Amino acid sequence: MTLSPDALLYGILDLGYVERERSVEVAEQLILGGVSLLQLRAKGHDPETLLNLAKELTTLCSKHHVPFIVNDHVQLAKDCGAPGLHLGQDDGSLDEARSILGQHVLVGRSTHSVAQAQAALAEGADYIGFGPLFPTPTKKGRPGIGLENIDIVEETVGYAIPVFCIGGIKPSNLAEVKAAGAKRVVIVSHLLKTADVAAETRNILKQLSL
Ligand code: 3NM
Repeated sequence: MTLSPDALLYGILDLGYVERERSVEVAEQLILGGVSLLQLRAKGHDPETLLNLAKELTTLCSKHHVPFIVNDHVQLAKDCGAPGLHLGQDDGSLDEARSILGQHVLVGRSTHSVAQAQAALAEGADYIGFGPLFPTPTKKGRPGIGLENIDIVEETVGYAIPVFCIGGIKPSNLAEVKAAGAKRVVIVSHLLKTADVAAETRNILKQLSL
């Protein structure tokens, strides 16, 4: 699967914010609103209990031609046939993940500094997350890294693979984030906590593409 060069907004279905019963519906709202990738993030959930949901999301995303990305769990990604996997800094090598999932699978990496971003490009990531720009309840206990290094990461990594800025991004700071050089973003809690997920996703996309 390839990642569209036009991808501006990456949606995450985080089970910390969405009840299991509503999760496929909310995922579809994100997709209808225009996210270009969709990740399942389920911290604290046993991966085996996620298989049915992951299979449903694989089918849904495939129907809409949106890459479905499983966070953290290589085996779950394999078992549900997801076309993508996202790994944090401590979640093993991309090569190892590709040896399990196949070379065609998209693999992304979370990065929290310029050096990590450049290392992720060197190890062959298909895209990176860069953040958290601001402290965020979605990823507790991490300081915000601020906006200073976005332009250097865009310059030295973003020419080759998409860089998605992440962490505490919402409409009130989106202009500032863009002015610092960000082209693409991940927005989690703001989108998942809003009443009309599809409409708000469209709103954000409009702001991003201005
Ligand atoms: N990863 P929100 S920040 C899942 O910096 C995640 O790697 C981050 O959620 C990183 O939009 C983050 O609610 C949370 O702040 C993003």
